Amino acid sequence: MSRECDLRVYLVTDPRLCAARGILETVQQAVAGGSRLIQLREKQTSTREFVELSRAVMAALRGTGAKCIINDRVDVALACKADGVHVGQSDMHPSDARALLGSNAILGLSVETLEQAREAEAFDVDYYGVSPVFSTPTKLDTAPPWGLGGLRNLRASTSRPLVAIGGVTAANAAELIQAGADGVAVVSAICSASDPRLATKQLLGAVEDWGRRP
Ligand code: TZP
Ligand code: MG
Repeated sequence: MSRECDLRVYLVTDPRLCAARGILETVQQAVAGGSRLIQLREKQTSTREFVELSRAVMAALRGTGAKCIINDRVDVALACKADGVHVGQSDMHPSDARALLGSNAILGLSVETLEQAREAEAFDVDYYGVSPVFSTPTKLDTAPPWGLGGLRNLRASTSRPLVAIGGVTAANAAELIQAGADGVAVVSAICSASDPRLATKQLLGAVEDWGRRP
């Protein structure tokens, strides 16, 4: 297990938005479209079901090169031997999560302010989720959005990888990379798409296109 992660197009699943197609199918289509990092985010599911889902996704990802991160739940990640965990500011402290997960797991942390990012420099985390970068109907209980200016300021204050989340689409992904994000994390742009594979491919195209510019 290595802590390397390809943040370019990071799918975060939502059971409601994936209901018609199913989470496993959505994940498989996103991976077919080029996503290499998947976060399973289940807020209502029972612990047992969350572990079962995570095991099924881990099995489906085997051999694809894509990795699976569990939102909030260190216990679920340990039970299904996931690649890592993503925590927010009110979840388990990243230092406690690191101690439980060990030094080989990927650990992501959401940051909502520059102050939180400054404090987090002391923690052994692999990337910051810039949360939310734009406002989004998918998550209403967020901190005020960073916006492009906030993202630029954050980029100037840390060398940690940054992944922008909240309101990301194929139309705004390039400007987020231009402002300093290493990748984009998306829920509805993939989960609600009529063709998640194509939607992922278009997001990846937008992210890479910026990277190719002089
Ligand atoms: N954390 C901050 S914003 C958000 C999460 C989980 C939801 C992002 O959803 P969408 O549909 O990509 O805007
Ligand atoms: Mg959380």
